Amino acid sequence: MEDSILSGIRSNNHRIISRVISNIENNIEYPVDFFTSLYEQSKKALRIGLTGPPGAGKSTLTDQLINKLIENGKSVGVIAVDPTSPFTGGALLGDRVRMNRYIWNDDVYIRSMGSGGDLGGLTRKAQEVGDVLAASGKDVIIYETVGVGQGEHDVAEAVDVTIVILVPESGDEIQMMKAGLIEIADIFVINKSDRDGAGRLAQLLINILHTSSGKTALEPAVYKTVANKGEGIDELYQGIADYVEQQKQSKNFTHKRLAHHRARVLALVQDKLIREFWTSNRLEKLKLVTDQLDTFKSSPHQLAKEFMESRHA
Ligand SMILES: Nc1nc2c(ncn2[C@@H]2O[C@H](COP(=O)(O)OP(=O)(O)OP(=O)(O)O)[C@@H](O)[C@H]2O)c(=O)[nH]1
Ligand SMILES: [Mg+2]
Repeated sequence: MEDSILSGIRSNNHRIISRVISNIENNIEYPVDFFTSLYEQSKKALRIGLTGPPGAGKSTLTDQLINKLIENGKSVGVIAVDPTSPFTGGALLGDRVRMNRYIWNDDVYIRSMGSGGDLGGLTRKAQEVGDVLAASGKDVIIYETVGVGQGEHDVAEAVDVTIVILVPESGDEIQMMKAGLIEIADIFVINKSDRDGAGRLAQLLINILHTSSGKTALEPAVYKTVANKGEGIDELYQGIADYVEQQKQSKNFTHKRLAHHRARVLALVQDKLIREFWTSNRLEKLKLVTDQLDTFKSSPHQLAKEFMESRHA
């Protein structure tokens, strides 16, 4: 690996960092040594996930958190992951202003990532982008994702703290349970608390969390914010710090990271095996098998079995 790239990352050269991130997005593979060299430093950053329905105020809230972090002398990398967008390599439309605001600030790096039509690799890529930003010395990495399906669960797999953002219109208990956001949240935020129903939703959430969490489990805290006016941000910021401290004390922090570590190894091995297995030769053979036969006669299971048995031939 070219030393100039590694030292560029380590010295927080945003131009080089941008280029590396583009390469990761575009499936240009870095050798194992590359990530290994960054590993020691990349472990040090705290990774936070912010997720919630479209328009809940995730970006506005992220912006407020960036301000608080800078105020407290911390640097931050933000990765806005939008699994629904095929767009990659720059800013999502609404986030452009926010990104430009920090363009001359070495302590803030903001980047948007879309799926590029390749959903499967998004988690790995988002994690690797996080590694690169962490290796550049960023103290905190924030992942912002739209909670519309699988994306937020994937991101929960990559972070130390998951913050779920709801709005007063987020609906009733059943809808929230269905949305699957309850299980992944370490902290809840009810944003747009300037609107009717915020208090009621907060109470409803607290009740659900109280009945659904075990006696020993820590019940996620619920914060109310008005992100566009900066209200409730101090409390949230302190709440995140308290949560992290508590997790570290109880060793849950390490346990969670270990589980994520294991999952990453598993995913990398699977990825590698699949890529190695499907050589152009085998792909060609598979095509022959399925083209030549009257494929509808044999079940897919039968064809797969024959293919596996003949693969060394
Ligand atoms: N009334 C009110 N409006 C807010 C609040 N927070 C954010 N907004 C507004 O809500 C709109 C959406 O905010 P964003 O921060 O872009 O929301 P988002 O969740 O990042 O949206 P996507 O990334 O598109 O899913 C913007 O017009 C914000 O100014 C709030 O607390 N109260
Ligand atoms: Mg946003």
